[in-house]
Amino acid sequence: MKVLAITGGVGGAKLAMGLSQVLSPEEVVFAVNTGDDFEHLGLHISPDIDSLTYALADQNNTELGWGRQGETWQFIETLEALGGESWFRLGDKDLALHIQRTELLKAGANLTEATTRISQKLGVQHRILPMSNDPVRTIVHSDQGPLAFQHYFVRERCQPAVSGFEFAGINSARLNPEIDAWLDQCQGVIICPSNPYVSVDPLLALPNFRARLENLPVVAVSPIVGGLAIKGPAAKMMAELNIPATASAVAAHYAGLLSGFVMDNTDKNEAKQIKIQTITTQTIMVTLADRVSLAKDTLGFLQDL
Ligand code: FO1
Repeated sequence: MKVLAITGGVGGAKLAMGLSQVLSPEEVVFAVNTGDDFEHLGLHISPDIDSLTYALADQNNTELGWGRQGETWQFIETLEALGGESWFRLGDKDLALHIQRTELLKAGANLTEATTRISQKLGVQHRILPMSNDPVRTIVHSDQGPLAFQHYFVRERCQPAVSGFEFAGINSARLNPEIDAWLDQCQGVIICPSNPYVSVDPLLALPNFRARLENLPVVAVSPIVGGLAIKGPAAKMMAELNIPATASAVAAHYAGLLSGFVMDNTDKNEAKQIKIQTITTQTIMVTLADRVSLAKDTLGFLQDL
């Protein structure tokens, strides 16, 4: 079965990793949020592409949850000592990746080409496709005013209360033509357990993207388990937006788009509230076996729809 998997940061990358173990590069392609991207210290940083690249290369830093394995921090510590901007921790190895991406972009490559070049060098065979080659920047509206996403997420540690989101540049951004072409041949779509508001919505907001999904079965895996986000600020954001932090609210958020929904066994009692076909399984992924198992369950469900 040929599948498009939509993914954002760390949570989504775990299922993506599982999918990459059960589907070949001819069977699954990853469409990645770039709303988190920003220009920092003269470099183009693409955090969600980085998380997926490191996960598929088996190089992710499991202690931090982001960045590269076996990292050292001489660059950022030296920059800090010199009075430079150091709130966004760029590890020494990670820094090399951002420099290489920035150089490739400066030499005329688009973000897809730069991503492919770098991921292949790290031994990744699956295609990692940025949602668009055009810049889209998520702005978080908050009680501290509008904040660029990384300023909200890393610098302010998700503390400001959110009131809404804006995806600057979205109206003139074109869906990555390679994602568009893949949609012509794939048979289903999986929305990985990423934050619905800031990881998945930027893709869904791209002109024509939602319409392209209309004739395909789409399954989403809930990032909310037992009222908590497995990773990141999704549950906190929902509370601040006056939305119950529940798996069924996630299903409702994607209303009209989904053919099926996957949630954790913990949330079984919510199944009645969900109008579309739903399965419950273990969605918390600690080990590689957990990632593979959820990938298999989700694919089996998608195939049966
Ligand atoms: N997340 C942090 O919480 N602190 C950091 O200093 C940090 C640095 C960083 C550097 C490169 C990169 O690709 C990601 C980095 N992240 C960091 C993670 C990242 O910004 C977020 O996890 C995502 O944007 C949310 O999906």
